[in-house]
Amino acid sequence: MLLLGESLNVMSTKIGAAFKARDPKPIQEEVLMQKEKGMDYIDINLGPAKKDGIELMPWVVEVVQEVVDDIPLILDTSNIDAIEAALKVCKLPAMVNSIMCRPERYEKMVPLAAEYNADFIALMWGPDGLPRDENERAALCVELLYFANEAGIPNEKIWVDGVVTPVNIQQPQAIALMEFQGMIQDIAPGAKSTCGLSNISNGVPDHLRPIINRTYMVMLQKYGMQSVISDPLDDKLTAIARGQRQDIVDAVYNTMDGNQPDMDSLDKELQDYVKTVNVILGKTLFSDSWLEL
Ligand code: THG
Repeated sequence: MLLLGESLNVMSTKIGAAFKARDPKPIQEEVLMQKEKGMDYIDINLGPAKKDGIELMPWVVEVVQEVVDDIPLILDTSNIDAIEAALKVCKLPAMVNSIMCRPERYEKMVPLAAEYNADFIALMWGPDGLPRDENERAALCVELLYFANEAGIPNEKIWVDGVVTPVNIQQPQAIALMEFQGMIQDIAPGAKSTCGLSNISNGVPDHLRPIINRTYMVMLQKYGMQSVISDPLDDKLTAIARGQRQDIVDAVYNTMDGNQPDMDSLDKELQDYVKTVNVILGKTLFSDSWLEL
């Protein structure tokens, strides 16, 4: 599982202030931390950046590259001009995050990715917003990848993102995304995949977010997920992604397969993973106290 560090992010108080003040230090400390934590990519998330993105995005890229020039960057903003300005200064092949399944967006952005030889994240967000189920996701995926292939971008450079939504308000969508994940290699052979993992626990109390994120990552991995945009500071998540916690993977997979392990034979940590699988599958109703049940 490849890890795409999420925390060079305008929503973070520290980083948001550094972007605004054009202060390199917090940005460089952040990316050095992400490098030390072993992130495979660094997501530079500016949000919409409507006003100053065209100047801010390349500035951030250069500030990052002054201290870390061996990790590829992901350009995360809806401002297309800002992405183009940043592509011009990226030293390593970059990734465009993201191209939506909306003609007025992809007709502009796919040629841009092609011109700069960039990978891109194909976001399954259509003209009507979030797809209702796995079949709507599949239809959007076929439309966008066909357009990209016609423009000369092979599936191997496209990272399909089926869109993760918060489990506490949209539980059936957590299953729809897994189902879609399982369809990707049939509808787009060779395509890669990714997702904004932390979205799954948006709105959940902070101390309960990591267990949901980790559990869902393992569940998605069972359906072929190749990478996640994740919190670099969650060392346990990183250890699981690096294949160092087979016990957790086994407990999650067994529960998904309907062979729920005997709870008394598991320690508290593994019990929590089993309970969390059942919440994500909708077998237990979501509440902030599911681990106490
Ligand atoms: N798909 C793609 N790109 C994406 C997303 C996606 N980029 C943005 C987002 N979703 C993924 N990145 C984040 C980054 C931070 C958080 C969630 C997703 C997050 N942060 C904490 C919070 O807001 O509480 C902490 C913020 C802080 O540091 O203060 O939850 O789905 N392609």
